[in-house]
Amino acid sequence: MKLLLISANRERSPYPVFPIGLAFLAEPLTQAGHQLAALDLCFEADPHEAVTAALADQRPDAVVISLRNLDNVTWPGSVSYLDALREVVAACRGKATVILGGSGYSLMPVEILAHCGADYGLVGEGEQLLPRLLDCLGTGGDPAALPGVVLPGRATFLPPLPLETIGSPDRQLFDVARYLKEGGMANLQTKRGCPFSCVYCTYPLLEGQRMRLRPVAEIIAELQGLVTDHAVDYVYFVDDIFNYPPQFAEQLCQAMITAGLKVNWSAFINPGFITPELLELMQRAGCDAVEFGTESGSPAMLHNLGKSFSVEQVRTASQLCQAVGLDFAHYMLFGGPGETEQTVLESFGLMDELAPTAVIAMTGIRIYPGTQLAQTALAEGIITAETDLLQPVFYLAPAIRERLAELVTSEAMQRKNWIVPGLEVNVSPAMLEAMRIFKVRGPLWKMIKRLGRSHQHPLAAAS
Ligand code: B12
Ligand code: SF4
Repeated sequence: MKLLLISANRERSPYPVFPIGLAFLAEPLTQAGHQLAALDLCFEADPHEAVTAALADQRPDAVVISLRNLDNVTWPGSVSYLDALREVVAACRGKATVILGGSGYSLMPVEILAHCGADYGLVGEGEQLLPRLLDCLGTGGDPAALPGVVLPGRATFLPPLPLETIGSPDRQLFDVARYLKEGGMANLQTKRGCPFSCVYCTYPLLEGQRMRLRPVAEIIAELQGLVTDHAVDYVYFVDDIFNYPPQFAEQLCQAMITAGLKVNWSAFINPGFITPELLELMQRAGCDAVEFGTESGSPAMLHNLGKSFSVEQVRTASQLCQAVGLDFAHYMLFGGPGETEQTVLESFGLMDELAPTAVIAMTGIRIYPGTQLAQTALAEGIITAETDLLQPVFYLAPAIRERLAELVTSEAMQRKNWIVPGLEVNVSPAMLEAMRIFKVRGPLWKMIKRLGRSHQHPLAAAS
């Protein structure tokens, strides 16, 4: 079949991210005998016109649309991308079979299919399932009998099958150089799955709790290819947790050192699994920044959020980064079950003590179906069984709901290293775009050290 792969993601904050999900599908689709073309809407001024032109040009049998993000998960100024997706689907309908997939899609597949009016949806990893669906469509089989396939008007589908072996992405359909230029990095995935159970998190739902590791030699070859074929000098590892299992992270870092790769990188790491030895290896392998999904500095809140580590481990991990001069950021998530003014202030206190390069804080926690947080919200009457979670609904603990934004803004404004995207403290989309002009590589939060004083973007201040 002739296929048109469309990456629907147009979000540029915190930076444009390369559509690695579709790149992973390219190889198995080609292997299955399909002919591929791609359209990346990230850099298109007029998506409707771009889709119409690509359809006229390519005349595909099927359009494969990747929906990475549902919305920007930012309270209070949340932005949904679903209406834009519906317009893309509408432009394709009647001209080709339209198939939806991707991480955003997989979170609420039945609802999104109904909202957008595509022909089929496919939940989960697409490497094996998408060729199977296309084969079935080509041979007149029954798609409803295939795992992960969602059909219009049907409320249920067979659960998707996780891949046993993860392949390698084929990036040539997309503009790696432009993402490097405008986003400051390439991306790479070394494994899938997360065995932990944080109450709000969708990652185990998307990737499963069983970890599946890619062979180290393949990862090194992919890195080498990025350097030689695309002049990549900075990579972000998109793994849920880079340093778990720690032995795998060690092996990978050793192999990167041995390969002598001229590439810097950063990743999300868990404070519970960091040792001086691993941190040293990571630095020698090119790591110049790490991000901790810490979420709170209050022991009670770490417990309520289902985090796997303690405040003491957060402290030790931060001290290790300080000792070796590695830039590090802690993410904070305010407003979860049991949050009070006191627990918020505990988080500010811990961050003051640890003095990370940056703290990136979100207020309110997006509620997703299938998470423990959704059950809590249901039990507390914050949502009902009928609440439409396609449009972002945020959990805000009753005790702090009215005061949270004001409290976090006023505290964050007193600190130079705090970034609060939803409340636009020390960040705005325009500011992010402007910073990239200086050809920064890696996460922009590293630049916060150069910020003169804290400020709030005027638009947010007014809203
Ligand atoms: C790493 C990551 C980031 C990094 C990206 C770094 C980088 N340089 O790439 C950072 C921290 C910058 C980031 C930012 C954001 N992220 Co993010 N991120 C992730 C994470 C952990 C992994 C994404 C990834 O690369 N996966 C690897 C690829 C291979 O997987 P994949 O894209 O899902 O593709 C597979 C399948 O989905 C499927 N597939 C993909 N497309 C298609 C199409 C079809 C038709 C089919 C059949 C199958 C299919 O097959 C692929 C291969 O198996 C996911 C969570 C997760 N575990 O998935 C969140 C996630 C994608 N992010 C999310 C969000 C919301 C955001 C932000 C909007 C948050 C914010 N306000 O800043 C921004 C948006 C950035 C942007 N410009 O788009 C959400 C999206 C869903 C939602 N809730 O809306 C996720 C799912 C997390 C969550 N909250 O649930 N993110
Ligand atoms: S927050 Fe991190 S550790 Fe917790 S479940 Fe999600 S991916 Fe796993």
